[in-house]
Amino acid sequence: MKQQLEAIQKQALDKLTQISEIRELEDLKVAYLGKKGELTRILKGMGALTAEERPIIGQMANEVRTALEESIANTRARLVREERNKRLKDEVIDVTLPGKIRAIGKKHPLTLVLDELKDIFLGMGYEIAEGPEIELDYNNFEALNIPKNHPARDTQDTFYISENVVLRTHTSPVQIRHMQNNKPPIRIICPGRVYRSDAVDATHSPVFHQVEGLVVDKGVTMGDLIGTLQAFAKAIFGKDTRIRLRPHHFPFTEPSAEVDVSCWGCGGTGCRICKGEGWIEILGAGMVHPNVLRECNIDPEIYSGFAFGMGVERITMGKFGIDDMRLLFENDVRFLKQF
Ligand code: 2NL
Repeated sequence: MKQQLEAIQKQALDKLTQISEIRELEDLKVAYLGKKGELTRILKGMGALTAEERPIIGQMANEVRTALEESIANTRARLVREERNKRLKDEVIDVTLPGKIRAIGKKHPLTLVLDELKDIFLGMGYEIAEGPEIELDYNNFEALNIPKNHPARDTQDTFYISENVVLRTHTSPVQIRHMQNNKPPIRIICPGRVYRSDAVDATHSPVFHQVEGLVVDKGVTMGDLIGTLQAFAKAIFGKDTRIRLRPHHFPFTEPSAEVDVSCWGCGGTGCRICKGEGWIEILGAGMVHPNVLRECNIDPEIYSGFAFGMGVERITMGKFGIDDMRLLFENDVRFLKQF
């Protein structure tokens, strides 16, 4: 029996050195120390021993059990250690590798200028009004004193969706809607995208952006218009900027004017940018035509108003020295990231 115990111990310890998984270890523990295990099987045979042999074999069996339990515990610790070392090796992270560079993006130059235009007029107490890009012929033309067959329709190169529906050719219809739904005093700007069936070149695009302004109240005069445009020109092009008005004609304003600013390149002496003129045209403006006020249920005997309109692309190109409008719509990142 003593030899059997010694054999079991030796065999179990040998096997433990071969084990490489926790599951195998559990099986081995059951096979030797479990209820139906090797050691238990031996102990069951102790009844055949003499009274002198029994305590000796009993003690020996306990020693074997203790030795096996200790070895199993050590093996378990070894397996856990090996497992952790393997994981650490597999999951190694090189913290010195360069990180992923994420492009943050930039505002489009048109957006930069639109934001600036809005800020200037918000600072003067204007509200921002917006409206649909697909408009009724009535809001885009009729209500603005441009009846069917009026020659001004030819110059607008309108995209027609149907006989009575167009892509808006200016943001004026937003102002028509606003006047019809609000009472004076009115002080709004209408920024937005507009459409004209123009061929693409360095200064034209069938899709472009406008900001129009409208003020309607009792006693609004041409002097208010000029003062407003002067303040605006200084805010956007610098404090030394001057403006001049040249008589013009729009169906929706009377009187009407085209507005020039002193050249941002030379200050007025003449250069390549202003083609030697000293002045650059940036705006159209005038006093709202009485027919337009009447069409919006505003009595022109009581109220008067001024309005103006400008092209955002033109101003953007001027401010940033961009010489081709197509650059604003091609969205080449090499161009856009400069602003
Ligand atoms: C230009 C000219 C202008 C207006 C737009 C306007 C709107 C209403 C009534 C009267 Cl609802 N006028 N808008 C007036 C004068 C000029 O724009 O050359 N824009 C680029």
